[in-house]
Amino acid sequence: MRFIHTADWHIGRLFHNLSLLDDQAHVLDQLMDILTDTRAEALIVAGDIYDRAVPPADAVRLLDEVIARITRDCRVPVIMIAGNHDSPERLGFGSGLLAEQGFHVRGPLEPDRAPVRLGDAWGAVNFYPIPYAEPAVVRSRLGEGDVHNHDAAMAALVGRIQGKSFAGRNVAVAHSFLTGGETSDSERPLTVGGTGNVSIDRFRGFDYVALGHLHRPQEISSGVRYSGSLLKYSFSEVGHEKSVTLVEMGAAGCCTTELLPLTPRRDMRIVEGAFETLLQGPVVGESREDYLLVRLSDKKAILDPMGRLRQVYPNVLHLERPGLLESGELEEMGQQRLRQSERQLFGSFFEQMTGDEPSTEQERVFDEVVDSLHRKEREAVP
Ligand SMILES: [Mn+2]
Repeated sequence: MRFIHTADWHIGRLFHNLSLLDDQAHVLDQLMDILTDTRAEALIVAGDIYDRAVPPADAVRLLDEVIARITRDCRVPVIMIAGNHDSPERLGFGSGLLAEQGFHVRGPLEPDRAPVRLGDAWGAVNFYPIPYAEPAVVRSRLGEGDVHNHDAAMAALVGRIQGKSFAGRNVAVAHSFLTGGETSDSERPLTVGGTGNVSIDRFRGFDYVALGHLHRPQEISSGVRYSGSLLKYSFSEVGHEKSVTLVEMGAAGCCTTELLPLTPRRDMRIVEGAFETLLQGPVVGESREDYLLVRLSDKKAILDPMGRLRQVYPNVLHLERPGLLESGELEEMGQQRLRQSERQLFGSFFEQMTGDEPSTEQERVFDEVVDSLHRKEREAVP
């Protein structure tokens, strides 16, 4: 069995207020070529299909087109789950009907639904799609009272899968943060306060685990992989090489993998240097169309630096002026603040207002409120 594993498409994402839809359509075209060229027998998309619970209309149109072309024209079945950015109900619309057409999408958690079973020369391969679900949702759907974090939630879900007739070759598809994984700036944390971590032990017994959530392609252990996102979605990812993962599963379930690179319409880069030097344009081999973060080393004031840089590099999206600040401390502080979690931000605000740190109880209440707001945003109320 030969299949392609991808995740974190985030269709409809805005980057510094710019729509990335054309960039996404560009790499999705490449994905379709890859499916044909590799004669793939299935496509796995491990969550965060859309960037938002209520995606813009043109994002829905693009996904609709892509899925139709893959299932109808390429004749490749698609196995897709909701991630933490997706609204489970909206993504899962029509899933019972669409399965007959080879589009197996799982939005809301349905713990006892049969796996997607595909066959090759050696028999059947069972794909178990496990859509992203908060612990509270798992608790209520499974009636398991003591599921209070993501690790326990996954243990319960996998226990349910493996408790029954679990034999042959098996693939899990999940959207989780596995302990040991490497994060980047464009992943929304799965919990407020808690860690959201899931132990790799939860996935023992599967021949391959197709993961989504972390945006850098990476292997957690043999056969347990993140495919990474479709595109770079933050400047912290400039060093990533985005790809899809080609998985070849043998007769006994052993898997070999190969990363097939995706070439973006425009790359994302950080450019540093003096203003006048940068105005001379890119060096050979660099595109002036790329999405840029420009870091100017100049110490003096410059009139309209963004406007003038954009005459050379039309897609400068962010400008930093570390040279302007005497020590760079201010800039550093701002950057640090951007990286703070909601709870840390609340903590410093609380301290400024009252002179005291919030108590554990107050932090817990704060986490609950923020968690319930996030849940409401995804419409995934247990
Ligand atoms: Mn994601």
